Amino acid sequence: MAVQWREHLLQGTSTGQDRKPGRGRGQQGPPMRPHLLKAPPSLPIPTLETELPSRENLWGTYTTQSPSSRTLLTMWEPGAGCERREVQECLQQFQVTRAQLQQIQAGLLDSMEQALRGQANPAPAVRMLPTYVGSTPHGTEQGDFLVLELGATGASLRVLWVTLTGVDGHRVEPRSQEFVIPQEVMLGTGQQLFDFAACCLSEFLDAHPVGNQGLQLGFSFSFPCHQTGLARSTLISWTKGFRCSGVEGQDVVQLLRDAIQRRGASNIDVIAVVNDTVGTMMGCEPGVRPCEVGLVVDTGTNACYMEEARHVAALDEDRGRVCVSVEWGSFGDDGALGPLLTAFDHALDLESLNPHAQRFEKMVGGLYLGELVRLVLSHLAQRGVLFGGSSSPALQSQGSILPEDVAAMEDPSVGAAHVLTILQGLGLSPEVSDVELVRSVCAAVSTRAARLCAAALAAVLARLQRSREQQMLQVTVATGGRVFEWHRRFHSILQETVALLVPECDVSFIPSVDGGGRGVAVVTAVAARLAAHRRLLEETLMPFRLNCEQLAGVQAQMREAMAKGLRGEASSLRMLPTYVRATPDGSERGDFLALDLGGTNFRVLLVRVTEGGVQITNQVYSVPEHVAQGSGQQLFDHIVDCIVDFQRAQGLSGQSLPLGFTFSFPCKQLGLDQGILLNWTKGFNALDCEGRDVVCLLREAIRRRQAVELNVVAIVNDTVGTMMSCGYEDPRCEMGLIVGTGTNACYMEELRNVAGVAGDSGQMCINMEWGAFGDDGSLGSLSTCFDDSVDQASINPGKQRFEKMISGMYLGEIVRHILLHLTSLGVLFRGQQTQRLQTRDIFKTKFLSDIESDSLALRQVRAILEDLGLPVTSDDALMVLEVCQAVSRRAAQLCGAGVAAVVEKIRENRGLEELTVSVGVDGTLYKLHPHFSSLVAATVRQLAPRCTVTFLESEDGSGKGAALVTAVACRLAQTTRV
Ligand code: 0WK
Ligand code: BGC
Ligand code: BGC
Repeated sequence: MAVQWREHLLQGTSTGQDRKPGRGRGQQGPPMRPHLLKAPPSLPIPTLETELPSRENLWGTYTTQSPSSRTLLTMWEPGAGCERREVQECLQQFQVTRAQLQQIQAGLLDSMEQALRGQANPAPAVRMLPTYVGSTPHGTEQGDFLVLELGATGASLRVLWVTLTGVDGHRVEPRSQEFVIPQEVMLGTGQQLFDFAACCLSEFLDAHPVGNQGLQLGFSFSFPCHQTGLARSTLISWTKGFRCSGVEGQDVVQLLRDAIQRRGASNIDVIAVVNDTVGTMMGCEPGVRPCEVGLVVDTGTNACYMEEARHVAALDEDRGRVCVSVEWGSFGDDGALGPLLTAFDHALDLESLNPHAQRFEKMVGGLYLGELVRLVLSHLAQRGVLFGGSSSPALQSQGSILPEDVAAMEDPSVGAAHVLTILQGLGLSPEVSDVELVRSVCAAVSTRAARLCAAALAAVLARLQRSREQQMLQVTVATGGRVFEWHRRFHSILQETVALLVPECDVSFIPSVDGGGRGVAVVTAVAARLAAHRRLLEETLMPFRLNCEQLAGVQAQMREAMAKGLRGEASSLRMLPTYVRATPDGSERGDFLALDLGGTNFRVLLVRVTEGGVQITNQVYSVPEHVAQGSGQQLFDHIVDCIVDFQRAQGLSGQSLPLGFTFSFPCKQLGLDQGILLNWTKGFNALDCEGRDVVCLLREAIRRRQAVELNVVAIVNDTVGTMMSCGYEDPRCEMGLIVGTGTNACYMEELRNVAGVAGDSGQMCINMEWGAFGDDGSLGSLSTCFDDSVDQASINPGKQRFEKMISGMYLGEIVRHILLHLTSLGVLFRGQQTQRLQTRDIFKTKFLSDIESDSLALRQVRAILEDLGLPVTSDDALMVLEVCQAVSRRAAQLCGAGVAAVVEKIRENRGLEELTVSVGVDGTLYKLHPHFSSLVAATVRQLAPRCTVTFLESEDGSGKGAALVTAVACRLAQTTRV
């Protein structure tokens, strides 16, 4: 196989320096031979009555006859006058009236908008395919890029080496080489085609050594494709004479990568796939007005334009623009072009490789123009109107008249000479009179093509007017394709007709300089930049992606630390006895006051425990930072102030109700109502409290506030309060978990395992204070530089390392540090560091929950970031979303590893094969984050498969739990007193 291609390759022509400026591809490259058409059946001549619509001829084209001359046809007798009329009648079929052009414009606009809205039934005639190109070129793109063009110019493939300087107006002429694609490859298997392409690439690189460094390739693939990314594109259907098997429905980038792999050219990386219209549009020098429309008329035809992203239903975007490939070639496949189609169009379609498809393309695309002319000439020859009724095998054979022949024969100055050359080349001996008639046929076919193309372009411009809500639209259209190069009249007719159909649009046309090769390189440069950004993002987030082994490692380390802590040995887990020996049994009764300090809010609660259940009245109070970080006296006086305010509000003044104090900080409890604060956490840092019994501190404050009677019965940690609160409903609840401002857990441990507490039977609730897990450095391997930055910036550096990787007080900060890092790498926000992003705590953990919520479209993500004064693109928003997901996922997994360690401990404590247990949970992060709880549960299932764990979200918080602990203490005190 390879050898055979080599011959073809030798046929390939390297065109680089010899290209004439501004003329895109120049005259070289393979002829646009439609030799891929099937053998023709005999050409049916339509009956005028049925086929030809009535037309008012406003264009004054090739006939001076009024339309009414049609009826004369039936009476036609052989002779010159009649022949001319027969020709005119025949050509009249190619005339398209203004009204018809406006109908096409309106019909196409409708189809475009149906497709944009995502209408499925009936399926719109055009596809409107988003291309993932979100902006026109900035002119800053730079680098060297390999470009492979397949499909834009029919039976040829082109390889280019494009250098983008990134300097406005400074252009380096691309080096390129064209290769003729053998017919058997265009109709062969997909593997053959892509191997041929890979072969051409190596051939080009052999001929144009560009060094062995990693080569970034942009793939211009000019066929209808569903793109799901800049480098992922699935072929919908072949057009233009291609019909390789095993490609439709496949990702063509992967097919090319596989072929390059098979060829062993591992240094070529396919970065982007681009439709030729997009390459044409993006190849425009960013001038005064950016090119926002790309129009190609080569073997096929199509256009793309920059649509408002919010109008593209397929995209979940509301801001910015996206380039949409219209794929207007298929317009009319639903019959909308019926009245315009001549018998010649039907004949051409039936003998094409894709009958009934691409009907619009078959009236406009270069692959078909020559064939249409041939069919008309062969018809008129058969009718004895041309060439004296004689024909020739060449005239009867498909593809014998090339589109460039049509353009040549039409050429105002040398056209007649071309007609003679070309017809003689077809074995005909034309009369002088035939020459003019043949030129009229060419003009009729190409004029119709140009006008139809104009009507389609007018539809795109009308869509832009609507999309931009601008009546007076100023727009630049980049044009590409050899029909434009060869057929100057095509261009002028197009311009005239557009001006007539959308007079309010100020349209300027810019011919693409090199057939879009540069544009493909620009898109590839953008894709390369995004790919590089993605790699940097992955590298940055990789340490946050914990695998099962690492999580099992955390679980094992936690088990070890638990065992040491319980034995009273040095451990980052203090495993503090809480003197809570049982969960409630439902017999508790009475009114209790409860305080809940340490979470987002400080609450004072009245808890009434009756036969019928528990009623809670509570009041939320704030603890200002200056109080939380002031003196201990200030803090506890503030607490008593709130209690007094609550009592007054609840009419409890002067009553001395038993009080349970949820104090969510590490305390060494010496009894139920004695808790020595070991150290503050979570942003609290009141002086003269650490090492003191906080119940005493509270009682002193009560004493300082005369006339207040309070009976502090119990001090509990919020984890304990939460476990008790949920345990009241579900007796299997033997663990308490908090994931809020801070994080921690407690559970019912066998007393025999608790050193320092008398007794071997029964259980006691242990407050693990797992927030400090890893403070001995045991989490070093998991800690990232961002964790270290957050820790260093905290008021308790080196402390609560586990908490600082999990809880709400820190996740936002971790994300902010990562965003700062990615901005400094230029990956985010175009590298612009903003003051706001450098502000501590400006990125709230709540933003993670908002940004990750499934219902929040990317647009809302952008809104959150813009509120932070960040210049956000949709790529930025996507990357910020990924950062949030990575940080919260790690937090949930680490938390899950901790829970798995505890429930496995309980199971082993009881020597059980299987354990069923419930965990009472509270905390804003756990409750509000859209995925946190499910990720915790999934991690527990993975690491503790022999435990069936139910997570019970506490409704009333730990205040109720504190009251229940107090109630139990009061009940026990009562029974001991009697
Ligand atoms: C509500 C509990 C309270 C606990 C808090 C933790 O009643 O004891 O401290 O949850 O969640 P955070 O408010 O810190 O998110
Ligand atoms: C394809 C388009 C392409 C156009 C011009 C059509 O046949 O479907 O994707 O842009 O030809 O090459
Ligand atoms: C404290 C714990 C508390 C947890 C949840 C941590 O900072 O040390 O005592 O349970 O936060 O509020």
